[in-house]
Amino acid sequence: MLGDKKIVFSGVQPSGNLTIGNYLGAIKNFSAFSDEYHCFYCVVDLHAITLRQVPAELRRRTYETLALYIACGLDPEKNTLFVQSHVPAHAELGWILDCYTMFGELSRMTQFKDKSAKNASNINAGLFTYPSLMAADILLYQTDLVPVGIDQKQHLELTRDVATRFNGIYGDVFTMPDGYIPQTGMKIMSLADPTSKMSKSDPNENAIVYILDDKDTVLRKFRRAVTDSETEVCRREGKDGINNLMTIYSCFTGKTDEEIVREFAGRGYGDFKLAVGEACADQLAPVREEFARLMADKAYLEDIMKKGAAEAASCALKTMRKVRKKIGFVN
Ligand code: AQP
Repeated sequence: MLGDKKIVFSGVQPSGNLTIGNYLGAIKNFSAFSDEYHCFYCVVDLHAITLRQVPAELRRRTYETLALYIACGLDPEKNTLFVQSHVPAHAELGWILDCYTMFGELSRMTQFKDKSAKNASNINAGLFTYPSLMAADILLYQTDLVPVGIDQKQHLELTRDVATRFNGIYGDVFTMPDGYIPQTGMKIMSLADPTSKMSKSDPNENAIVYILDDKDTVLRKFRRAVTDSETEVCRREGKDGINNLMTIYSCFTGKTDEEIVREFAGRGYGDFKLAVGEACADQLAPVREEFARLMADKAYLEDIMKKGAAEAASCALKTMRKVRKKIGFVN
């Protein structure tokens, strides 16, 4: 707790252009917590290097991710916005928690299995220990609530297990965090293969709608989205493509499944895909405009990074003092 407010922490990797999956599963929901909680929203660049990054692109995307946070409605005056590598306590606590996380636990992480299958030539130790760094990110701020998409649920459960183990040995050092997973939009699927998650690192650009895609591109991508050989817009097992489009449409318009079925009764997939594309492009248009304005003012973004890192570091220091003392490190 900071003052009398509870703590929210979440982060996004600057590992690619952000997708509507990142937006609907995570970023769109962040600003709802800003009044009631003290919120730390981080650009998790240390996590991004678990896959090989081009240095100039990583640097540019770090600015872009911060600019997108603000463009998506996060007020830097109300939220602590910062870059993970600017607060060295993340790496320090990450190492410490590595020593309290079991090999067997990390071996069961599905993200590790998926990412190592996709990156067979670079299965580095960081990819394997990614979840203990994520546990450090969360526990460092004595976080109460972590808004994330459902793909992060397993990592969150591991965070709780590690915190329980650590607290069991040393007393109540860490607050036990809960996840906040949105009911609609928790897992946006690929447009090319609706049985797998939409991911920013997917090499197939047609599978992904980026937050910053222009309207024509958004409409084209939805027009090409894989569906099925039927014509009826409704949610049913086996209609993965249509189910995914209904979820996206619902997230952007607030309409329920019943309303969507009624709206497109007898109209076919073409009309539906166009409506999904328009709803998405129209809602993201102000985000795109604000993003362009912010990216033209690097000095402003750097000020926010600096201020955010100082706020985060001061909060992290309190936890680190406690952790170091409990473990037995000489002060
Ligand atoms: N498809 C998705 N649907 C809903 N939520 C999603 N998130 C990611 N993809 C979807 C949520 O976005 C937040 C930030 O994710 P991340 O950048 O930390 O890493 P990730 O989960 O691994 O996301 P990507 O897009 O798949 O990135 P790459 O391709 O780099 O691995 C998280 O809250 C996540 O749940």
